[in-house]
Amino acid sequence: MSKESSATDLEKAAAARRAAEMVRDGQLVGLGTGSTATIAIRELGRRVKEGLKIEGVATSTAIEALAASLSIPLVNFNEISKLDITIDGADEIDSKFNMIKGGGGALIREKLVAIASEKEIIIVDSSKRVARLGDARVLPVEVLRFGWSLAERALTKLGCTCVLRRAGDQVFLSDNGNYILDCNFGGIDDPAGLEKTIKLIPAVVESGLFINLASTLIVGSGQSVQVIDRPA
Ligand code: A5P
Repeated sequence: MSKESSATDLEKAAAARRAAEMVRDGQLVGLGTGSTATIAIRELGRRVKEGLKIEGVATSTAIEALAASLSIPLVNFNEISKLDITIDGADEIDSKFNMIKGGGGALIREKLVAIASEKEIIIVDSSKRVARLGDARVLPVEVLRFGWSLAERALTKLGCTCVLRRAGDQVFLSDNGNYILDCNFGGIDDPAGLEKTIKLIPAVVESGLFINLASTLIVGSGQSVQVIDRPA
């Protein structure tokens, strides 16, 4: 492991552990997807073995399997109306707590769980905090297989270049059986406006722009961890 990647991993782990400490007995917990959320979920699994009583809602089939392996009881999202707390990662987060998510392909379930959560805790390493979304990373947009090229043309007209996500020599399929277009906007000045515009494109199922959904950001920063509430 390089020095740089181990520093990032330490930041992720520190943020993830701090978030897992915030979970209390009796809570219904949204379980995010990605490498940072996985650390938090493993920590929750450890606490469950020590007696913590929680139930979880998984945001992907991979996390469903992980939670089951850790004996974290899971409930069906359609059988609940709200969650107490969700712990999830992000690809980018700006100073207003707007985010890009979906690098791991789980954006739809992550967004639905975030919308239903009273508290959405976002855990990141320091590289994920950005001045402007989209400068350094692509925006994932989940699209129907039948109409993906129609969506691609409409997205391109908005000023981005799109790449159909692949997994090896196959087109990547989301847990929902859809394709993902990774859209390079080269900087997004109006994330809320862009989210609305993208959602009106036929064949788009969901965009990876998460607006007004994060309540608390926990960021690993060098040797320390910062816990920051969403600015009013
Ligand atoms: C999953 O679809 C994503 O939204 C992840 O939450 C995001 O990509 C962060 O993942 P890492 O914690 O692996 O960076």
